[in-house]
Amino acid sequence: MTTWLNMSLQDGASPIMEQLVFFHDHVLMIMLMITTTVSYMMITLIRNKQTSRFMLEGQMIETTWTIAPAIILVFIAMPSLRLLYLMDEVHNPSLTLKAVGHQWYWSYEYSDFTKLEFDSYMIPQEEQQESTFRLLDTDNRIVLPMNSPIRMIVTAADVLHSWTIPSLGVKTDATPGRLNQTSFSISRPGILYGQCSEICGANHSFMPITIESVPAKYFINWISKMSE
Ligand SMILES: [Cu+2]
Repeated sequence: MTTWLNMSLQDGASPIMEQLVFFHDHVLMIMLMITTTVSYMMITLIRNKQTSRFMLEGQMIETTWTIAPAIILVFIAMPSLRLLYLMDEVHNPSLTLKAVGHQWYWSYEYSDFTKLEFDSYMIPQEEQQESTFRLLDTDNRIVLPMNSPIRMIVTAADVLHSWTIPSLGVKTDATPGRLNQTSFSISRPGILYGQCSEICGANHSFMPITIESVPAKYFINWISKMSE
């Protein structure tokens, strides 16, 4: 989850998010390169009188500063497209979880099991304990096995919502009458937090998402207890 003064991205909890963090840093380095060059050029322009009676054109420099940005853009576009298509792919999922957005809570259905569904409300401030995170913890957490490919099906019952877990690199619009699909695999045990990312009404900020990532055997125990 995000902590105080955490201004960059959260640590990746899935292979995709790790790649996204690398890509973010890569683009940031290119931006640093460009801003350095442009500021250097602007400062020299201000500090010097750039006049010459005989120099009317510079074919070479004009060709260079037209082609160089195009090449730089390719270096951003290629890894970006690679990630885009990687995230779109659903690789043989071992579990399907359906999230339905409501005003203002999420409800979940474990579609591979019978009658395994529950609502997930934010824990109100009055009922908080020492260990709960304000505005982020829910009364019913989603329990998911780590290291297994999971398919998410996201939809909404009333208005637009968006199911988001920053540390997994997942953000999917929840649209009434439409099923959206994403997939992820969680690479470590722990609790992952997220919030609705579509302005969906008065309590938009109060419908958080909490995932409990556990080893597969704990998940099997949980699922057998839940479906009794
Ligand atoms: Cu919402």
